[in-house]
Amino acid sequence: MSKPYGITVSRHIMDSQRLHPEATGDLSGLLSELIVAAKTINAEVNMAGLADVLGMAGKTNIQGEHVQKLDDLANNTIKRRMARCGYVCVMTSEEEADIIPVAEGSAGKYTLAFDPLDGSSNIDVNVSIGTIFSIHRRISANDLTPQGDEADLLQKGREQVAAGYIIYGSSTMMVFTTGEGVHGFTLDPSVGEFYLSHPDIRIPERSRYFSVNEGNYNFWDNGVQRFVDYLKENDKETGRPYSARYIGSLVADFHRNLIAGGIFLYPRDNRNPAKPHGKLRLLYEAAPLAFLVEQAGGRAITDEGMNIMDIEPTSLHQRVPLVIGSRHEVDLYEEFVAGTR
Ligand code: P6P
Repeated sequence: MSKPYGITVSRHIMDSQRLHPEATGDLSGLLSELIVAAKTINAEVNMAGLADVLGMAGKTNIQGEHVQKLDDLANNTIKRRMARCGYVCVMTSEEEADIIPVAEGSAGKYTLAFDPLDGSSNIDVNVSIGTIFSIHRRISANDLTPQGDEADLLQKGREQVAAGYIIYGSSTMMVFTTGEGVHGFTLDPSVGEFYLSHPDIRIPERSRYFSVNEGNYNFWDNGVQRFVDYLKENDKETGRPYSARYIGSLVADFHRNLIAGGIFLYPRDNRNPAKPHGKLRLLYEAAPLAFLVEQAGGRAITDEGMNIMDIEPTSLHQRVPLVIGSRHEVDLYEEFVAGTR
């Protein structure tokens, strides 16, 4: 389909809204504002090699990680735009220790949790990175206190209204769900528009790829070790050995598995006592990707087999072990961690 007739992401959002006569248009508005922020970040990421935005910003975030300049820029771009859009009542970001209030008089009915630039350690080596977002409906009374609070953010993944990511890679794509399937849009930089390029994405039921940082192998629980050992054994009948694919950028690894099939694991390990629950965060990494993968026909569980979407969050930046991807491989993993294999 040529450009003039391509379905833009804005048209897709409005078409979806038309299917819900009760809709006020606030979610459409929120997503549209996020898209503007994504285009702004994309412009900076694409110029990173040329402009002075590479390297460290000279500080560390709540996670104790060095903040890259682009991290800061992406965080501020989303925070400042969404604080004034009128659709959000409170936010949380990987880059901010506390909740982020919205501008006076701008509180709306949704909450926003986001990782402004995931995979930032890959920025300087030109590997794909991404923005991840998760949207819930506010649950706190909003008559007297227009601003939302932490309780509005600490909701189960199952309660998400929308979730998605923007991947800044060989092309820039936006992939998201509002609970009616997963749809991918590719940015045409010459027009500045996202066009529908991947309608109704379905993750392959089974795959040949596994994605994990095997450098942590000796620090994993035995069930995880046995599962990865199994994937690497030579057995043609069961399609083994699987192929290893690991970029070290969650959005890039997840996106490849969503399109081509695969299982991604970031299990807990006893390598870093400060991170007993693995490295990835629940609210703005595991839960939004879990919503996406379930909508695309896949599964997302913890390394002990609990559904990510059913976890009751207890803190903004809590970490959770993550096993996510093609249904067959996640089911297989469960057998190892349950000890039935
Ligand atoms: P490791 C990037 O820093 C990140 O948070 C995710 O994007 C990625 O999946 C993970 O960490 C990689 O971690 O320990 O394998 O380098």
